[in-house]
Amino acid sequence: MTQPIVEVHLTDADLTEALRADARRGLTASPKWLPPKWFYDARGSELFEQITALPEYYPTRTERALLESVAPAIARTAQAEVLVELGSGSAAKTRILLNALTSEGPLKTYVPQDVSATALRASADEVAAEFPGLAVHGVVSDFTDTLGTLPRGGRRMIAFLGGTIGNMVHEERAEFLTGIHDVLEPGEQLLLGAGLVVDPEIMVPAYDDAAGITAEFNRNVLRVLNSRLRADFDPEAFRHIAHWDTGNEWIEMRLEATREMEVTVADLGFTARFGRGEQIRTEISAKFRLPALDGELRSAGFATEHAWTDPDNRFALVLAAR
Ligand code: AVJ
Repeated sequence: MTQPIVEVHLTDADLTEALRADARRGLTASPKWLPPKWFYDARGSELFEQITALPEYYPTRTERALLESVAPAIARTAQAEVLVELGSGSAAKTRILLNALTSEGPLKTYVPQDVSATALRASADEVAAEFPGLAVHGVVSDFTDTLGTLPRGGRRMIAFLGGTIGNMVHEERAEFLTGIHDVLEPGEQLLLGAGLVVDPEIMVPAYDDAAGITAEFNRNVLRVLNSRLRADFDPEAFRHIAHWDTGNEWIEMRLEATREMEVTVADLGFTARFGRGEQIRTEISAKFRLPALDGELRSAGFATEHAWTDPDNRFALVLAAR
């Protein structure tokens, strides 16, 4: 096997600096908020892996089954030489794509990108061992501002799976999609996985499971603040909330203070005050309707080549060309 290369564009110090800025902004705002990317330290990533196996959390297994049935078709139309995967995480679903792209097409290189160096190194090693003919060139970066540093050379397909596009509001998506469009050459493609709007009785439990794993995942962001910024949150004093916002068509996760409290963030030198019942918004997970998603892609300069959905219309994979 060829040893994978891992390029680091984001150090631990950069991450702490970014977290400081986000925590300062979000915890002094009204209402308070924190960006969802801070869920994913080692424990948060492990909790997310557990979420993907929960009976209520349908997106991962739905996308995986869909990918299994359409990967050969994607590979035949894409003819990609390089697969770039944004936010690759454990790269669990990637194997399906890699299998198809290597057997049905000319794939030579896999470029996984993630904020977590640990997750990236582990998955890069596994993929390199499983696909001996493939060059693996990992990039540790924040996908929202390092698209320009992705390695070049060879016809590329950028995959952004899992429905993570839903973590962005409309304007952020526009900026993000335009950014991807701008780094691609004409004819290169984007493969986007997106959760679709379905019955709230299906969507809400996916973000509020009976076993309480999502609640732990949500509270984990407070543990991250405790360890990285020497804050003194009592995570157990916060209640997990998953709310379907009908107007915005997104799931909003929040943490609600169950009592009045003061939280000191030692490394920022400030104290945040919480009233009883006060909430912090920790994530939005937008769900889509295909015609609107198609419109957003078109506005960013893409042409949708094909959209596939699962039999229950819960998840879509969209292949769009620059
Ligand atoms: C990894 C962003 C796709 O929004 O469904 C899972 C994260 N949050 N349960 C999602 C998540 C709560 C997940 N994404």
